[in-house]
Amino acid sequence: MRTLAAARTSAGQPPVDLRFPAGFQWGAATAAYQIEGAVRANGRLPSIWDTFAATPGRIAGGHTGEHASDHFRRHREDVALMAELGLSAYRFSVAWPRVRAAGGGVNAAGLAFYDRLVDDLLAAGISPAATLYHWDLPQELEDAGGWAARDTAARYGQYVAAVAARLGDRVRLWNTLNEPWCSAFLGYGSGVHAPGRRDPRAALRAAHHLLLAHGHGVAALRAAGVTGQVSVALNVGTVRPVSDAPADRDAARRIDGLLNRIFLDPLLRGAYPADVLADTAALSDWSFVREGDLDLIAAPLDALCVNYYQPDLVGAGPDGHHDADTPYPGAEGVAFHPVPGPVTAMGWSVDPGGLRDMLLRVTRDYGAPPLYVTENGAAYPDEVDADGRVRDPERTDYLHRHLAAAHEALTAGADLRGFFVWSLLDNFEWALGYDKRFGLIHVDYATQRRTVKDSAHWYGRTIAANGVDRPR
Ligand code: IFM
Repeated sequence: MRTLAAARTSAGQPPVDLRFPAGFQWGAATAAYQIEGAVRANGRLPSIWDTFAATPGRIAGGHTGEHASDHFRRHREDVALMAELGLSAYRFSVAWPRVRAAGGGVNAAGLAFYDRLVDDLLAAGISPAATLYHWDLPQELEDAGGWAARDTAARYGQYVAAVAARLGDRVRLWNTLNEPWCSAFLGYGSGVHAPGRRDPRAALRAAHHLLLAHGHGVAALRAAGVTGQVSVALNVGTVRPVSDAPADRDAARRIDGLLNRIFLDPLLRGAYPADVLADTAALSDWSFVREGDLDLIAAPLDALCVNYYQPDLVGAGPDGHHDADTPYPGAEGVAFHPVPGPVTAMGWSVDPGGLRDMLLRVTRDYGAPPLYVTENGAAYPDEVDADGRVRDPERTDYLHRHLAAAHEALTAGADLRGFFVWSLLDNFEWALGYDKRFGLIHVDYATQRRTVKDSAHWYGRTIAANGVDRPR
C-alpha cells in the first residue's frame, strides 16, 4: 500500500513511498587529496599527507595521492558525469597547499582551479559546496607545530579569507572543517593519519585549535559577506553501551563525550562538556583554552553538517585492559565491540538506525539546526564486468536503507536539507590506499577510465523521484 507522501506526487516525478521535501539537495562528496592528483601543479606546496604517504609503512601498498583519480586534469569530465546523474549539489574540498604560497601569502594559480570548478558546476546546474579543510595541512605549517600550535588556527583564518574573497559569491554551502575528530585524534593521537603523531596531549590541543580555526574561518567568511550557508562537517556518531551495566554505560558516556560532545558543545553551546574535561584531566588542564576562544567558536552557524558511517558499541574493558592504540585520549580502558550484522569492505557495520538516531539526537539536544548529511556511503570490492558494467547491489542497498533512515528522522522532526553520498569517485582512502572503493563512479587507476556503477544509476533515479520506496 502506498503512503500519503506517494499520493502527493508532484507532476513529473515517479511515485515513491518516501518523498523528500521540495528543494532537498542531492549530492556527492569528495576531498582534494583523495581525488585531485597533480600534487606539484601550479606551485602546490607539499602537505602532511604527501609526507606521510612518502614514509614507508604508513599507507597500504605504499600508495600515495600523487595521481589519485586525476580529477585536477579531468574535472570537466567529472562535472559532466555529475550532471548526467542529476546531482543538485557537489561537495569538494579546497586544498590549502594549493592556495598557500610558500612562506605565506596566496598562490593565485592554485586558487584559480577552484574558481573554474565552481563556474563549471554552476554552468551544469550543480550547487557548489566547499570544504575548506579536509586534512591536508601544508607541511610547512606542521613543521611550525601543526594543529598542536595555536598559531595554525590564525593562519587558517587568513587562508579562508583568501578563498572567500575569490569564491564567496558562488559557493552555496561552506564547511570550515571536515571531521576535526579525525584530524586531531587520528592525526595526533593514534597516529594512523598524517602527521602520524602519537601524543594524547597534543591531540587535545589539536582538537581545540581546530575548533579555534573553525571560529576564525567563520569570522572570515562572514567578513567577506559570503552568500552561501556557513557550516562545519562533523563525524558525529551513535554510541551504544554493550550492556546496561553502569561500567558499560559509563564507557559509552566517555566515548560519546570524546567523539560528539567535545565538538558539538563548544560549537553549539559555547562550552566544553564538564565530564570530558574531567575524563582528560590527567592529560591536560586545558589551559590552552584562552579567554574569548569559546565565543569565537560558538559564533552562529547556518547549518550543521554530519557525516555518518556506522555506530559504536562500547563497554568497560576487562581488568587491566589498556588500549595503547586508541585515538580517544584518556579512554584506554574502553573496549570497542563488533556490532552484529553485515559489514562493508571497511569492516564497518551496516546500521542505518544509527543515522536516524544521530540526526534525532542532534535535533533534540542542540536545538534543531538545519542539517545536511555531507557523507554517507560504503566501500565494496567493485569490479568492471566483461560487459562494462559495475554491479554493486550492496552499495545500492546500503544507500537505500540509509536514505530511508534519514527520511524517518525527517518525519520525526530533524530539519534535514540534503544528503551527499561519499563518494563521487573511487579514490585514495587515506591509510588504506586505493583498494577501498567508495565511489558511485568506478575509477580504473591504470587508465583513469570512469565507469558509472549500477548504484549511481539507482541514485540518479532516486534524485529524479526525489525519494525512495520503503526498503523491503
Ligand atoms: O574517505 C573518508 C573521508 O575523507 C572522510 N570521511 C570518511 C571517509 C571514509 O573513510
